[in-house]
Parts: sequence; structure tokens; C-alpha cells
Amino acid sequence: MSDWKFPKDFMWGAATASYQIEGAAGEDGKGESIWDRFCHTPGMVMNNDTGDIACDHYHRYREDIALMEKIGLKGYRFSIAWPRIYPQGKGAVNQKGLDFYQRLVDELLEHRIEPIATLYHWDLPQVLQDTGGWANRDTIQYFTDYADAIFSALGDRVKSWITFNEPWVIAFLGYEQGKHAPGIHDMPTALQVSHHLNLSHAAAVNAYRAGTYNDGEIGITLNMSTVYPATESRDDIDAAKRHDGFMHRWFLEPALAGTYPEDMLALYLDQYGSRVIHTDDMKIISSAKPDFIGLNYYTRNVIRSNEYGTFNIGHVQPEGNPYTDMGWEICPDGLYDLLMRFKNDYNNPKIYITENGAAFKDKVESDGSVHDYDRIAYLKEHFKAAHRAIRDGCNLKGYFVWSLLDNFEWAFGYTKRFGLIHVDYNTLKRTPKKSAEWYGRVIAANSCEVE
Ligand code: JJW
Repeated sequence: MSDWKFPKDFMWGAATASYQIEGAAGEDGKGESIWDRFCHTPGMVMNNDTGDIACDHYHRYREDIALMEKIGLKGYRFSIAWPRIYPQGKGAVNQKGLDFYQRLVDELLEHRIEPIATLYHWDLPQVLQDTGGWANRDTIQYFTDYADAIFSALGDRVKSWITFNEPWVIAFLGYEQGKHAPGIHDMPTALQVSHHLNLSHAAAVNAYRAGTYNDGEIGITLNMSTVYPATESRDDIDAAKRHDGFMHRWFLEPALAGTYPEDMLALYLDQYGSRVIHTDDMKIISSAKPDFIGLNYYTRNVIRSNEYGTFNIGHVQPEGNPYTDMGWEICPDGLYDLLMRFKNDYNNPKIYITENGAAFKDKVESDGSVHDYDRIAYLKEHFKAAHRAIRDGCNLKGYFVWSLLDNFEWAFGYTKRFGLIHVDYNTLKRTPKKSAEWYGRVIAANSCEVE
């Protein structure tokens, strides 16, 4: 194992999301999404940036797939924009919108790159927000119908599906903290949303298994950090447990065990009254075990108890490790601990790392190249952590670097660059960074011990 070789069929890939790269905001009949509305509301996004053009991937996907092939990616994780398929959220399919994803999938397969599709990566049709968005129970059925249409259209060629990307972020950054679309600040609403997302995930899993093409795999992607108490004090240990319950277990346990964690149910009931969990909801949730869990890991969280803030949770910024341009501590051991947690506490489910990567202040040399050795170091250490976890028995099957391209980083606009490929937002020119070349050598060698 000293050569850091990965299992023979290990899936090496890169990830993106529709709103962050596609642009073509009003093209071919696409409807408005909540992120179109949010970005066009002054003050919500840094520099008032929008995804109107983004990387223009909608028009340049062939060039982007050629770059993926050049790197040697085995898989590509992308998301489907619901408002391209249903501009009104439901009703009649917009064929031109669907055609884009047909072309994208065909082009990937022609280049022998496996497509992994996320159904919901945050761009809800705005018309559905007008009736409450994810706070409205009806949205569960609209999502299931949309999922069904996508399975029917693409399921013959797409064999890996992700229902939701980061439901915690959808519910709590969107409806409690208001930092993301739809920009709502209301904890009871966010809790209701989180339950509807768990239900929608289960409904889509069941729809997939009942559908025509059910020979693939379907799972959910969660944003996961590893949580450590700041001290061994009872209060800090309890705060860390609350934070883990709030951020992770509230989504993990419904998906894997079909139940909500009792401590969090009690906390939510105590602080926010009874949420609307219908009698049969847990039957639906427990009927839909996913084939895999997708993990988006960027950093660990060190937690202490706090006088104020959500559930009296406080964050500590430890010293000693470097931080990325997002202000996130670089902690590869946290990835190892996270993976081992799935083995030890959750029956060793199949895992994909569906996102891992880092934003840095990349400097463009006069010849256009980007010598992002900090990103290479970040990825290398995290690949090694993943390798150690596999060696120690974790069922990790693949790894998708966030991101293929520099792109629209939500509330941060275009200020944060995560890409393996640099994008000049004035010319839209793509330039693979040193990290892209290095990642290509990792994939070719199936080992992270390469120069
Ligand atoms: C959590 C901050 C307090 C994206 C978070 C903020 C406050 C409890 C990158 N992942 O662009 C997570 N990203 O679209 C999806 N990952 O809470 C893809 N995680 O917490 C990437 C931000 C994030 C976050 C952002």
C-alpha cells in the first residue's frame, strides 16, 4: 500500500451544478429559478453577480467534455435545472430544455465518461416558490413528477442518480439564515422544509425503483463535516452533539435508518413547537433506503457551547492548520474520521465523495497558466485520507473533485475559485490549471503518489 494505489474500479470524477456553470438563463424556454430571482435582488450576492452567463457551459459543453476527456475523468457529476424541464414547475415538459441534457449525456458517453446526475442542486422554479417552495407539501409531488420525467428520459443512459444536493444548505441557508435563495429567515419554516426534503428524497427513490429504468443506483448527497468538541467539558460535548444532529443526523438517519434522531426531535419540539410530520410520513421515509450516500466534505467543525446563536452552538477556529480562501480549515484527517464513522456507526454503506476541493486566490501567469500547487497539496492529502479509510475497510467507491471549472459560488458570486480549470469571466476562455494536469496523472496511475 505504499504506492497509494486505489481499487481497480475506483470512480475518479469532477462535479459541477447547473446554475453555477450553465448560463443561458432565459434560453430555449427555461423558466425563472429562485436563484435567478435572488441574484437579481440587489445586495443578496457579492458584487450582485448572477448566473445569467456563468461559464456559458450550456453552449460550450462540447469543449468542456473535451477537457474532461483530456484530464481522463471516468465520471462527471452534473445537475439538471428543473426550470429548463418545467418552466412552470409542473405541467408540460419543455422539450428544448430536456434536449440539452440529452445532448450532454450522449456527448459524455461518446467520450466514455460516466454521467452522474443530481436532480436538485438548488434551482427551484420560481413559480413554485410563489406558492411556498419547499415549505409547501405540494412541492413533494411536483418534485416526484419531475424526477419521474427525468428517469424516463435519461434513465437508459444515466445509471447513477442523486436526488438532492445538501438538503441542510437548502433548508437552513435558504429558509432560516436567508443567505441563499429564497432568502427567508424563519426557523419553523426551515424545519418544515427539511422534513419535506427528506420526504421528497424518499419519494424520488421509490419512483426510480418503480420506473422503467431501475437498474442503476440512486442516493443523496449530504454536506458533511466532522464535528469535534472544543474541550472535554460536558457543555462542549453536548453542543458538538447538537451541531452534529442539526447539520448531519437530521438527514442521515432518515435516509439510512428511516427515523429521526430522538434528541433532535425533542429539541425542535421544545424550541419550535410541533412540526408537521404526518402519520404516514415515516413509513415513506423508511421505505426508501438509498443505494449510496454522497458526501461533500470540505472541512471539520470544532464546536463549543455558546450563550447565543442557533441551539447555542459556537464555532472555534483552531490554530495550526492552513485555511482556504473560503475561510475553511484544511483538515484531511477529518475526512478519514468521517469515512470511518460510516463504517463504524452506519453499517458501512456504499459511499461516494461527491464533492471535495478548495478555493484559493489563484494567480494567472503571463502565459495564462495557473500554478495552483496549494490545490494540489489539498487534494493529495485528502486523497490519502480516503485511501487510508479504504484500507481500513470503508466502502468508498469514488471521488468527485469540486469543481471541474471555476464557477458561480452562490452568495460569494465569482469571487471564489474552486476549479481544476480556470475560467476567464471576460472571455470565457478555459485554461486547465496545474491541478488538472496533476489530477490527470493521479487518474492514469490510479494512485495519489504521483509527481
Ligand atoms: C455550510 C455556514 C453554521 C458548495 C455552510 C456554508 C454556517 C451552522 C460549496 N457545495 O458550490 C456549508 N459549499 O454547489 C455545493 N459546500 O454553513 C456546491 N458547503 O454554518 C458548492 C457553506 C457550506 C458549503 C458551501
